[in-house]
Amino acid sequence: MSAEETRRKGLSRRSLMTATAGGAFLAGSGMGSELLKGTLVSKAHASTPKLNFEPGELDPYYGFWSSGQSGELRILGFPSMRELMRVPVFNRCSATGWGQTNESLKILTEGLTEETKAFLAAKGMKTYDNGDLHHPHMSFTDGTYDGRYIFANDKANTRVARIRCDVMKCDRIIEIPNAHDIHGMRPQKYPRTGYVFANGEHEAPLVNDGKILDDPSQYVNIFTAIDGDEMKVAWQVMVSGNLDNTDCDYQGKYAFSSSYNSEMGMNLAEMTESELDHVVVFNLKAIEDGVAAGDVQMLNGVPVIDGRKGQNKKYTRYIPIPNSPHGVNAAPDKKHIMINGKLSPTVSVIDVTKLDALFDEDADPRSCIVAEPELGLGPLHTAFDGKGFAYTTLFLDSQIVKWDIDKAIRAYAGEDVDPIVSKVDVHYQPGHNSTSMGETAEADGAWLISMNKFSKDRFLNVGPLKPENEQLIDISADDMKVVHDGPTFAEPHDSIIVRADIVNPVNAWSRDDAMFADAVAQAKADGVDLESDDIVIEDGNKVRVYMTSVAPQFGLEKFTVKQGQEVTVYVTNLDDVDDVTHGFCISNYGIAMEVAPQATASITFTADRPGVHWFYCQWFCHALHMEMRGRMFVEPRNA
Ligand code: CUK
Ligand code: CUA
Repeated sequence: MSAEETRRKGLSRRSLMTATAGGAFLAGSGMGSELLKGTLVSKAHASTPKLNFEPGELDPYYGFWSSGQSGELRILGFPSMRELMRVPVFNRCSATGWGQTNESLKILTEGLTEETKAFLAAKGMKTYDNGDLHHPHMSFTDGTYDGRYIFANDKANTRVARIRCDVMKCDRIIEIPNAHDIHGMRPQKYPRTGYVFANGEHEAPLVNDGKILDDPSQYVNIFTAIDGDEMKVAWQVMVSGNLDNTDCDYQGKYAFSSSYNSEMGMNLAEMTESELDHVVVFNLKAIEDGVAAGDVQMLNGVPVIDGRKGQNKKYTRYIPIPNSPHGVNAAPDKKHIMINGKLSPTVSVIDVTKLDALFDEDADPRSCIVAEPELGLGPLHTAFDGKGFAYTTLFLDSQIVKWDIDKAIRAYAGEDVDPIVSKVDVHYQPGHNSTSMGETAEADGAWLISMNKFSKDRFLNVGPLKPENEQLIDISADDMKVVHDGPTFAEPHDSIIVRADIVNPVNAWSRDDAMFADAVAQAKADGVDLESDDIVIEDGNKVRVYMTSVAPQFGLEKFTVKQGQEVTVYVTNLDDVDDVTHGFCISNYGIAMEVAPQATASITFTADRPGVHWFYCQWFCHALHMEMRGRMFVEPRNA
């Protein structure tokens, strides 16, 4: 059965339920129906939607999960919540050698600014060891996921990364100059990605060289548009207030960033002082025209537009929003943008069709707000089902609230209707939530995941540091039902749930992949055929060791180098059978890497420890995997 068929089957089972047992409890309301719910809800949810997967049965969705301060991207089968893979991005990885191999070091270093490279070099480092990955989002074409890339931010060290969905490896990381601490990040939805929008969260002097220190009046924040194809900064906008989360419309005209610190405060009391903060609306066409016309200052090679309050209103407008807004979420109706109030119990709903008037006619900025329902305490993020309902996390109430967008708009216009449909308790303190395909025009309303910051007593106690708790919620009926708890390690913030038919990874690398193009070029220069030669080339103080691997053997059973030489080992995995990955580990040398089918991987080190050193395959590949090993002889310098 294809993923698409599995999904359809799940949906049709659900409609069957609604027509029978579900219908009865949907009709009921108030205290009298509580008893009825107790019996009928459990019966209904026993059959829908499909949650139990037989061994070997595939999930209908991929989940792409952030990992916060762990710095990696995680891939889950969804809704079974089976963790499938961890993709190292900003972190180091002992299994794959990410951060050690020449291929990964190139990606981790080439996008850093010269100033950062010098700063790290002084500490003996090539790149940062840590990262804080909050927001993974897939590239779009025409308002829905296109399966090309996942983009992700690094709040810790001001970077944006791109992960290729064909091989599920990070292929580019860039540091964003002029900005500080990239937080909110979203790809353009229409016509395609296109731009990746990235918010600098923390205020600093625009030229941050130490000449200005404790003078916040001279601090700014920077909004960045990255060209997602080239992974280069296209332009930046200087704004007033800080920038938190961001999203963009389905017309390709506007992007939106929330600001919890419009006060430009430097401590908690100052940051939360005013009752109203704002969302900044960026007029993409006007900014592009301004950049083309040269209405910019060039800073670190990037054109920067002045979009601060009181400057030229054609680039940005500031919409007042009650208190310290956080999440920004575009609804799949292609018309509404939700700004989540955080300290305000409200979500402010922007109608994007009213934005032209803000820029063309200088209309009242609040005239684009068409609803502001009061939902509960601590609204942080909103997800959608594509059926006119929104689902907002209430951090302080530890609940998800389901509400009717149309009713919220009518209530704001004065009609006596209650937009709240239902609430469900989650455990505990939810941040983001995500629905299946929910941030695209193809939101399908099957599932919601609530990403809760605290698990407290929900799992066996593992000491003072507890896992987070992610709860799977069936949203196929008006009443939401928590059907699964899933503990996670530090600390996924956000996730996306993507229909499986959209994602099509390969099983083996292509021999002409750009990932190891440098190794191919070096082999060519050395007259070596990577796919057949096992050879050691000495080049002054440098040694290049080329070897193939076919389970369960390396092409070389031994090689000799001199103490102090700079050694590069290139391993080419000639196996092209599914899942026959080899590894290359030199014991007591701190060297390890993954070599997947048909890949070449390389690693460079100084042979400063004399003696016999075994190298072995550290990826279980064969009945004789233990025997897949060889010796590196390091001749002592004085011998
Ligand atoms: S933020 Cu973490 S809960 Cu970084 Cu998307 Cu709202
Ligand atoms: Cu090759 Cu284990």
